[in-house]
Parts: sequence; structure tokens; C-alpha cells
Amino acid sequence: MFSSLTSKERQNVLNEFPELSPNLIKRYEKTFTRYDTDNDGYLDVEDLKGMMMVRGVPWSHSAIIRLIRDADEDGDGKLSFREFLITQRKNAEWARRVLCALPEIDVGRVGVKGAKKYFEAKQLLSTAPHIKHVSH
Ligand SMILES: [Ca+2]
Ligand SMILES: [Ca+2]
Repeated sequence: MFSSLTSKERQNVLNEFPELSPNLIKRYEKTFTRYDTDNDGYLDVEDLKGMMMVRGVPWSHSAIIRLIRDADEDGDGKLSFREFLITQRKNAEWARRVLCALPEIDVGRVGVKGAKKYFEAKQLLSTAPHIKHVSH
């Protein structure tokens, strides 16, 4: 089970992703492990689908396939922890959507403009995954 990285692996990750703090990497590790439902050390399509569901942003099958392909350096069709970090780097926007659930909004505090932004972001989330399903 992918419970944690060895210190060497962690060092490699730190070297490769200098923009990520050790704490952030730990958080990503937690997220990764949590959604690796079959504990094989990889996030595959089903794992990621589950992740999106939990996050309240269900993605279409093909959108998830594209997401994986985008970072799948060894081409095995699933994301290792390292490849998972690559998705975070490649698509900070995606990372924000997936790793940080949209906070509940307090219109009184952020004002109408902020609220509008928030709902636009939500709108984007609800429309983005509408890509045709591909059967596998
Ligand atoms: Ca898995
Ligand atoms: Ca891979």
C-alpha cells in the first residue's frame, strides 16, 4: 500500500518539484492515498472518478482519461504519485478545483462581485466535463 514515500522518494519529489513545500507534498500524499481505493499505489480512471464525485465535480470518463494521458509519462494509463504531482503542476486550476473544494460563500463578506465570480467558477465546473463519453 502506498501509505508513504520512502525518504529517498520524498527527496526525489522535493528535488523535482521545488515549488512544492514538504507539507504540501504530505497533503498531496494523503489525498493520493485516500482516493487510491484499491491501494495499488496508482490512481486509475475509477479512482479519479471517485475522487471527482467526492469533490462534487463529477467528470466524464473521457475527461478523466485526458487528464491521465496528460501526465502519464510511462503510459500505463494510471497516475503514480509523481505523475499525480505533474497534473498538479500542469494544471494548477484543476488542482484548485479538485484538491480544494470550493469554499462556501459568504456574500456579505465577499460582496456581490465576489459572489458572481464564485458562481461563474461553479458554472465552469458544471459545464467543463461535458465531453462525449468514450467507451472503453
Ligand atoms: Ca488505485
Ligand atoms: Ca503512469
